[in-house]
Amino acid sequence: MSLVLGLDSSTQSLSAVILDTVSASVVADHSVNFGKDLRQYRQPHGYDESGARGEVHANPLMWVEALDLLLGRMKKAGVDFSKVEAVSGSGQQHGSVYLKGCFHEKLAGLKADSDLKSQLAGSLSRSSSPIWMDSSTGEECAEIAAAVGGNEVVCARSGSVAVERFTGPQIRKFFKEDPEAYAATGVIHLVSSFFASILAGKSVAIDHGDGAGMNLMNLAAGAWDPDLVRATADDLMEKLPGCAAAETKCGGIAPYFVEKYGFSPNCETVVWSGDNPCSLIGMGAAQPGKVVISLGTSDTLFAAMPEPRTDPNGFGHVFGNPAGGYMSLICFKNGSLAREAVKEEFSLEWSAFEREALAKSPIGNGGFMMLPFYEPEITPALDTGGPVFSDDRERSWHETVRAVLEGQFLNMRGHSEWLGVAPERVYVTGGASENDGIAQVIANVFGVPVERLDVPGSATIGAAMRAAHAIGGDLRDLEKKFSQPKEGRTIIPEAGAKERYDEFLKSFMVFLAGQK
Ligand code: ADP
Ligand code: XUL
Repeated sequence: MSLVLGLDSSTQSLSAVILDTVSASVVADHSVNFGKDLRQYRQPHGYDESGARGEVHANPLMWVEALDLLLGRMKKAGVDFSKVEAVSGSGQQHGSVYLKGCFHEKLAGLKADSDLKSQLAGSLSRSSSPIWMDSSTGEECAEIAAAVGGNEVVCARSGSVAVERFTGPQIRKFFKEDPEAYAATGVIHLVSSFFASILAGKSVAIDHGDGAGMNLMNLAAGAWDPDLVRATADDLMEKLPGCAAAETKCGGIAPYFVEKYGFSPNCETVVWSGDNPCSLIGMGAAQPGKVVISLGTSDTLFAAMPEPRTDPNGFGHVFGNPAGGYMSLICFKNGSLAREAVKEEFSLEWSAFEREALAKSPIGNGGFMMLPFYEPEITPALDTGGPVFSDDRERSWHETVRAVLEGQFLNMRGHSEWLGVAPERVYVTGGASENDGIAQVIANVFGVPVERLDVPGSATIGAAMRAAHAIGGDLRDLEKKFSQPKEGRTIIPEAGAKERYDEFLKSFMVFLAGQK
């Protein structure tokens, strides 16, 4: 038996899996939902919904408390952590945590007779963390781009143009708006490296997968880019942790976790990465060839890349692939949140998105279209102030369900053509991927079969696989064990659907262009 632990701090929950890499089995699978299990923070979807002017922040203490809650529940459920040989994790990308210099001493002195939240609360220099949904830094993006010679330079160096949700522009906004608190900040972590530091009992590095989502890292060098760092905020270089490859080991787990939860002091901690890079590993897509669509809070489309290729429209990104090389990523903010909005509008269950319900309306919805942008969209960058419909008819629930799904996946197809890959299959993951109706619309729009994996939560599984890889496990072997499509769950495109969507895509893109 050889056990590894993977954690995933996503927008809405903190999850854990333990994999037995010898018997190829998932031996534990637990989760804490921020909204439901930690109601006292009043962040029902994992973030503060009262933010103005595009600001979306979350409470980092809620994440810290979730870690104790999750490990405590697992221990109570009989999980034996003493056999876990390595732990790594996955974090929602771009979100940042601002800490005073005393964070280091606090980590080094964590006491098992108290909890993480009360011991770490005093080390925050900013009480909230901007997350990936924040779109408030347009001004800072423009300033950073101008300072280094334009967005082409930012993109060539960091893999993306200056992007509102990326960490550099977020840091710049904090630096401008609250210079005193910025000056009191000793270290700025990503969600991923913040958790990794707590587990290791010391401040640890940011990996190349998640680091690329900051507009601060030079992708080719795998190190902070001095010009981008200088353009972002004063004295920033000294506040950034190091950059490291995703398989970097950080040493044994902190005594807090040994004493409180029964981990072995020899349990190796491994740097964390972003949720999308971890999902790439969990989906068995570390080598170029597989295209993955993740249907979480956001929808993302990603693939390993033989060489970095940037999006001419500036919406797509290049990140470090945790297995080496690069990956592309396109993020659509209006993913599950838009589907949930339709579900709530008509008081539906998820069964209304299944194939039987979709059969109530025809492919192409008789020309009725929707731009499903309930929140300001990332791809394309567009704030329509809510969903836009192609006509103002009285909508039935089934027309609206079809319209939201067709709008989402036509938008995804139209904005991923720059990747220049014609996938033979699409692999889907995330909460909504279990839904056969949603998978069917994807199969029809892209015109290829859709596969699901046999294991829950590709980001969490990917994090555990990365932990195993860092202590000597073979990634190909781990993929064979944990990243296999679920038998009998392949969704085949319906006859003639692709051709209908080839045509429909043209009218959809014209409708979309009319809103810009
Ligand atoms: P994240 O990792 O971003 O927190 P998940 O991948 O866990 O998100 O996905 C959670 C979301 O999946 C839920 O908020 C919900 O909208 C959606 N979801 C869950 N079950 C279904 C279903 N059967 N059909 C469609 N969507 C679903
Ligand atoms: C990716 C992105 C989101 C977050 C949250 O760029 O912003 O997918 O990682 O899942």
